[in-house]
Amino acid sequence: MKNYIIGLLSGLLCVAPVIAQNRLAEPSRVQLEWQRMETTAFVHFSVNTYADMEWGYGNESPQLFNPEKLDCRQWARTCKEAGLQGVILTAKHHDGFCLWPSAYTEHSVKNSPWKNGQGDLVREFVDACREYGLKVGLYLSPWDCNHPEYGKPEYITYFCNQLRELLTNYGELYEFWFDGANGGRGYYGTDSLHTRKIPADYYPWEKITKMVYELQPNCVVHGGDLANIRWVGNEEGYALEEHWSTVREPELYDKNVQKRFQWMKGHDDGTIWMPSEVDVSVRPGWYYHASEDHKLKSLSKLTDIYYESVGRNSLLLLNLTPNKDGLIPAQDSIRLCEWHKRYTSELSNNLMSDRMRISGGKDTKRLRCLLDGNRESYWVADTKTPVVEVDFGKKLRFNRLLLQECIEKGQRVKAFTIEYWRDGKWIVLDTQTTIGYKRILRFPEIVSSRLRICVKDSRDIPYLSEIQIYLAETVPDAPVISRNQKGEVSLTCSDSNAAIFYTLDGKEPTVSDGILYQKPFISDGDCIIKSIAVNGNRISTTAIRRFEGSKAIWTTVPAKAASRIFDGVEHTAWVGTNPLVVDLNAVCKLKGLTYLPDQSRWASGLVVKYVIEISKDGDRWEEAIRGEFANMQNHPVEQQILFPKVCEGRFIRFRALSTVDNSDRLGAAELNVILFK
Ligand code: FUL
Repeated sequence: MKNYIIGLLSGLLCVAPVIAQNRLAEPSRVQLEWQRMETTAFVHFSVNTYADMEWGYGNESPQLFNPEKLDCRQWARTCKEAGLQGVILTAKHHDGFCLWPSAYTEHSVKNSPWKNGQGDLVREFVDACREYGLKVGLYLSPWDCNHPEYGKPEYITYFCNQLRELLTNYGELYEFWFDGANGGRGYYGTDSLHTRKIPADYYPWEKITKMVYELQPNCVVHGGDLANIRWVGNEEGYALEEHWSTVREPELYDKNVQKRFQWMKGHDDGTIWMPSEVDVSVRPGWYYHASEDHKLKSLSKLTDIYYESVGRNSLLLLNLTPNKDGLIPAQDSIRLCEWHKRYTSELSNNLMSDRMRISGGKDTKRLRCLLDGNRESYWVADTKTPVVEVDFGKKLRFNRLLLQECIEKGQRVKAFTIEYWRDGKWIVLDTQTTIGYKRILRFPEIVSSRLRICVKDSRDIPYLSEIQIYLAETVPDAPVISRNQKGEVSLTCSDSNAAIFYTLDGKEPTVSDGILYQKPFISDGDCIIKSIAVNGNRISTTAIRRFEGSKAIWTTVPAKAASRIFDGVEHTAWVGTNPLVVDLNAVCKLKGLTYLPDQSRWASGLVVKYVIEISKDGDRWEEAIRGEFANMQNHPVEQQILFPKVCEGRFIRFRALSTVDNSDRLGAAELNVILFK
């Protein structure tokens, strides 16, 4: 039935995935245009921004929403300058608040003080995007914690009505985003916070998706059962190195298949075209939180994200977080522009030219297409395992390689090596699997006069369109600043040839005014450390870290946890006995706790529901707070828990009531008790 619907839709509308009969799956025109956008933006802005939450419960008052200085043109300008081609706005998130005056609910901008309830934020957003030549996408959360009938058929009617409003009132859309988070804790129009679960077949995805494809024929769909693009499987900003734009169709509709993992890689024998999208936020949260102002992703992290998404055959959806004024924070806009400048300048001067000698197949004329800098032209190999060699005619220095397949003919290459010529023989530079729409490899600079790509395996005869090499001028990464429990500060830089300078007085470090870092030093208690890395005349951005108080006399039960959770290093986690007790060794006034879950890729013991108890003597305990962290499975970032009232105590007991992997262990990379000064 589903095959039939997809076939019907693709035939009629030319937008749904094209199903391979006897040939490889190929992208539809719409999927191809979407892939070519490469970098796009997400904007999370809503009542959550004002309630300082990631997942609202649906009882937040619309009165909170008042972006007095809202300027969607500033958002659009930032996106334009950062090279982002399209923008998706969260028209409604899980809390149900609508950024447009929907005719079907009162829980929207029309009951907010913003523009006296006369505003339509979706409209302003769309107009600004159009003015700056950006494509427009919308996000409508299927989960709605505000709606009393969520979970019943009535809500589906409501949802479809809202969907129709968004699909018909705001012009052409390039992407529609349905979130996978569905059902959970909320008020649902009642007085109590409770959990609503929904059955797997609650949403009529055939009807919903068909509505999008019919009303917006140039739109791709994310989420639901009949989407034509897929989630990459994480929210950290990377696609796996082996990355297929195809998946096996029968498994796509099999509810028993754990899609999260299989979708990360796609399938090398996939029968349906379903390219992936990497969604990640520039800050830890999807929404703006002032407490995360110092956690904006670094230039080098964002650059890695570019290479590990676009450079791995995926599309980047980079989230921006307008603040309470309704503006993208200035430092975020600046960072995004720096980021765009960084990766485009790294890839601006292709050292390959079509005057170079190229060999590898009978059709030598068409082979030149690989060197013409034009993705549209392509070369068809003679075999499934061609070897293409380029002779530069002189020695060149390079540290980037960009490859493209002509994906109009499907994704074909399964394995290849890159080799370069040195001292009379071929040296293997890298061994890789997929290419797809775009594959960019980074490696330490090499000097050579010849390069060859040896395809070792492919689904069918490869259709290649580009081979490019670049010499990217690399700037050292900003140093990483960490402080251990003893108050010992370490500064490290991924560029081992860079010198590190720092200041402790809040001043900007420079080579002449900074202190040259030689070995770890003690700086306990409150302090601010600023640091740069310098390699020749190339200087990193400034790393800044503030530390508060001292953990020197704190201990834990179990004792071993302390060396992991107080060491200031994110990648060393404690995974062990639940609960975990912190002993401050003195009775203190307590404000709350910060908890950084295990950050490793296959993390364990990520706490979802928790209770925190306090004790002065280690015998008598009092509950300080209990609650639940939002979105822990997909987004295990640092959590801050503030106690509802000031507590006094020496012992803090942190107990997981449930964890993502249902383990009875508790995993923590860092734990910090916030004290009153
Ligand atoms: C997630 C949501 O739950 C987050 O809040 C955010 O909207 C992200 C893009 O998708 O699954």
